[in-house]
Amino acid sequence: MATSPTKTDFDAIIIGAGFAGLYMLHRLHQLGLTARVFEAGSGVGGTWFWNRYPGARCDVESMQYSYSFSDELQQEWVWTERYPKQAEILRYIDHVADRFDLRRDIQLDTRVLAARLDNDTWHVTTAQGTVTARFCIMATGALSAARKPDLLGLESFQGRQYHTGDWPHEPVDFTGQRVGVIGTGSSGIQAIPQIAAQAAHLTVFQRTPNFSIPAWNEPLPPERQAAWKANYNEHRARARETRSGVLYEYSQRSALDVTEDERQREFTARWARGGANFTHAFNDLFISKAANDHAAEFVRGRIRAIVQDPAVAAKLAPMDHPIGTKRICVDTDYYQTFNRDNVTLVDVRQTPIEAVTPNGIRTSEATYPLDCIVFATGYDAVTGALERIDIRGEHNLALKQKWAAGPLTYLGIMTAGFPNLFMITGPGSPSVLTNVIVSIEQHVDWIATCLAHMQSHAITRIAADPAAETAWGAEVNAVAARTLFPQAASWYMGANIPGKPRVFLPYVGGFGTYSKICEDVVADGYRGFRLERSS
Ligand code: NA7
Repeated sequence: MATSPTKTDFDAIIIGAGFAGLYMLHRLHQLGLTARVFEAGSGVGGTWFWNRYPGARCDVESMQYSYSFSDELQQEWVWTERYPKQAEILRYIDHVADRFDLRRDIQLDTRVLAARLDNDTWHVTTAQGTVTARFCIMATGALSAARKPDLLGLESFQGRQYHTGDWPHEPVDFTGQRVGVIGTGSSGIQAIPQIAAQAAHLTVFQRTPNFSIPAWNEPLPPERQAAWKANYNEHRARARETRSGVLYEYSQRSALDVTEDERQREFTARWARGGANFTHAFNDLFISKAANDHAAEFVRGRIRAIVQDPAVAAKLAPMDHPIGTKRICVDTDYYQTFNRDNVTLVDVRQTPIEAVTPNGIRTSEATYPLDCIVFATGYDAVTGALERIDIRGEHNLALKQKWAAGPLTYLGIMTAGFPNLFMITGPGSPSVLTNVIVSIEQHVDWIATCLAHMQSHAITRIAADPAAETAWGAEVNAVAARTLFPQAASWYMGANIPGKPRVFLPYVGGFGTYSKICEDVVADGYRGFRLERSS
């Protein structure tokens, strides 16, 4: 039995004012609940507030990477390009904050340090003090805890250092500079061509080559946008039934059931259309290594065709993981950039970085003099932002301690022992494998429905049942084991963080399947959750 609710400062505290936090706040307003959003940044936007590096752009197309909850909003907003760039997404989020009158409940420049459960009340602590709420909602993002590697001598470097995920607000001018970029994930692959065009010299330090598909970004013609808007809700509904929440062309054919000519035709056509749609060319690319090999070899062939120096092309061609098992990249002129005279590629697996010196980077083979270092080294993904806050549930149990061997959640929405604490796109949900706005809307709607149910039934406490959580964890692992994903040392597996447990973090069973499971749980009276009235 839950204890009697004591008076709290707010009904709910939301941590984070990105896409998730803003929509959650809007739903709480609709429910008539009081809320406060704490946001570490000096503006709203989350990841799109911080990621201002050159070339920063979403790899989901503009017409799909946006909220669907308001038809007026989706009809009135005008996107200018096939893929939205960071500044345009940030303008959109700022517009949403104003249009839905959200700013009055958002406290900026406020990093949450701790959240502690005491007597069925959440005590949330920031540098400015502690406030209380009945519910604590983590809208902290799956890719928000930026991470620099511990390189020997880093503090001695006398030039400028940047991280793509924490970029200065004022433009950075690389003209005349010798720049080093460490990291060739999505961020590095977007930034490298732009930096190369400006810098005197660019040295790219690559640990793992990635597969990248051309974006073929272009202006979005008004007539194409109008045609999409004419059927917007229908497009959204269809997207929600797919695996990734994106309307790709999902093939129903196996790559192994067609001739080599047919495979080449399909891959060539998809390469020409651009984007992550490529990885859906056949229906078994994520489950059959033999099928995947065909797609991977096609891309390696394109790399060899684009990159003039065969030795550089060989270094850029990924050999150690199936295509798509590390997040597929979408680029503009990435491979072409290595044909420039002012670009050098260093393979740090062959010649590891030994130290950062005051004037550059020393590998086992050479020293590279640098004026700036750009870290495109990614994030402590999915769990990092949650674990950086000292979250304590029942019996003072620390979330970080509970998750020491890997995160345990029920549906990625709650974790047992932490009642009334919700996660939006938490570990064990499809999150980073999807169009994250689709996943965010689904989680926020689920949480809002749950809170409304609690209100109308005088329920004051909801908690994940440990047995349901264990079963869900087993399901997340079992589904992942049926795919090729665990074959890559990816951030999906926690492999980019030394010492992080190697478990597959998101649910790979598909967004459509997952959202149906969440609906069924509700229809079954919140199966797997314990709901209690106060005593
Ligand atoms: P990613 O995808 O995690 O990429 C980080 C890159 O940095 C990747 O190539 C890493 O190599 C490399 N890295 C990390 N640590 C080191 C060290 N110590 N030495 C050399 N290289 C290193 O992050 P992004 O920001 O590019 O993208 C994150 C997501 O944001 C993206 O997938 C989209 O969803 C949006 P590794 O592969 O680990 O060997």
